[in-house]
Amino acid sequence: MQLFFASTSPFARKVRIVAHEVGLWQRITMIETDPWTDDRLRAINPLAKVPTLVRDGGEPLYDSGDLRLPRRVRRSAG
Ligand SMILES: N[C@@H](CCC(=O)N[C@@H](CS)C(=O)NCC(=O)O)C(=O)O
Repeated sequence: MQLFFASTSPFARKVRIVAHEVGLWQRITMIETDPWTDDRLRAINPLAKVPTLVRDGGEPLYDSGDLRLPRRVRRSAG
């Protein structure tokens, strides 16, 4: 999995903490980005916001307030 994040984003920070707490930190490739200029991010998330998680199958997940995120992330990790 890949997590597009910005170090200044509190939303991305929250998700990074969750990833650490649920033991997925090592399985996620962290990609630091500028959401206002990164065309790769815009291609996978039309809102072009961080955090954006790309699951191993390629499905993007975004919106840190999605309460299903920890469960969905764990499921995608198998
Ligand atoms: N509701 C979103 C908000 C995410 C958000 O606003 N992220 C900001 C950085 S803190 C961003 O990516 N801004 C870029 C933009 O608005 O184009 C969440 O909880 O993930």
